[in-house]
Amino acid sequence: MPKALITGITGQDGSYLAEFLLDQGYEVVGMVRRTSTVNFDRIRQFQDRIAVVQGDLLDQVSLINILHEHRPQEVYNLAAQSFVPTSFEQPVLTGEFTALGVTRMLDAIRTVDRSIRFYQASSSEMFGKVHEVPQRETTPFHPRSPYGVAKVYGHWITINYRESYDLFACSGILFNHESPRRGLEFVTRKITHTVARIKLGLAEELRLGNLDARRDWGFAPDYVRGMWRMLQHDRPDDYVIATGETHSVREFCQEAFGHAGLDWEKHVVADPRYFRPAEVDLLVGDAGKAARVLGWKPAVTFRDLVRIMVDADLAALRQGGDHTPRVG
Ligand code: NAP
Ligand code: F7E
Repeated sequence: MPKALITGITGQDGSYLAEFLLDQGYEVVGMVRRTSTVNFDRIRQFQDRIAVVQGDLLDQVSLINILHEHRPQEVYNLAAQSFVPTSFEQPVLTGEFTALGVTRMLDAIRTVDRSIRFYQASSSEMFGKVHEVPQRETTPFHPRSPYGVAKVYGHWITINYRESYDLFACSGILFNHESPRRGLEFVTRKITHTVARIKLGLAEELRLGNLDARRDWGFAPDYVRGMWRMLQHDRPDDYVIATGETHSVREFCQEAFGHAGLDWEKHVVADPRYFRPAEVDLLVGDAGKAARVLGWKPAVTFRDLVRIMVDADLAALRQGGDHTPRVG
């Protein structure tokens, strides 16, 4: 039975990747950081089928100990401070987690077992103020946030350890991917969750920032398949994973409100609080290399993604009531 370690297993991607690997017959070890209240909402349904271990990307000793004790063949490094606005407020901490955390894990691998295959969760935010459209593996980086800058570091240190120590280390440059498990502060989930609340009479308005920002939005379960495929290939490399389609925040609103039978213009309010010090205006990826080399293709369209998310939020609110913490 192959064994994989996932950092960030309590996050959106970590939870889907764990389910995917369990289905493939893997033994899954999930690294979680110590918190005063347990936050296993996304992994509860399969928690008894995995090993949960405590560790932190800020603490290299914990990473070395986990690798020694559990001896995984694959490590998926998904843990990060992943919210762009927070990276402007906490730029140093974001660098510690999202940039230096990658070096800590790579060096733990170099120390304990160089045969481990490593996946780094890189991001389209590295392209930032884009130099070409669509963006591919060879497009120069121009990050526009401390988060994007930290991810550029993570990307290059992954390549550096591959070239210096011959590690099987891959960097997946993933464009935005969403799901009903997306954090409530990210724009897609903020929209679909508020649409559901408005539909059920629990809210009246949705306050948003830049409606003209465009993103290439895919479905998270499609994207975790791409991560796995990178580590099954016969040589390590870097790949863009994207749908190749771009839509604005405004279009996302139209689709989500429309699906619930609502008129978005009656509810959406522009709020300068949600504008960013520097914006990424047009992200759209070319995943041609992943299609050719890995045989990867997304299955869920933009329209279906919005519908899946709105329907899931409506169902959850109808079933469990509204216990939503107010965020973002
Ligand atoms: P997410 O939902 O924000 O999850 C982040 C995970 O990292 C959580 O499990 C979090 O644990 C953990 N974490 C944070 N700091 C940590 C630390 N110091 N030590 C250990 N664990 C820590 O993110 P996601 O959307 O699943 O994204 C997964 C990865 O892909 C991230 O690296 C993100 O930057 C990257 N990425 C995401 C996208 C996207 O569109 N989703 C696109 C490109 C790249 P807690 O539960 O304790 O907070
Ligand atoms: O913003 C605009 C905002 O926060 C998308 C992370 O997973 O994907 C994610 O980063 C766009 C931006 O995601 C609101 O200005 C308008 O242009 O959903 P987001 P993100 O910043 O693209 C990348 C690939 C990652 O790697 C990250 O980890 O939507 N926008 N109004 C808003 N955004 C938010 N959050 N809230 C608003 O009210």
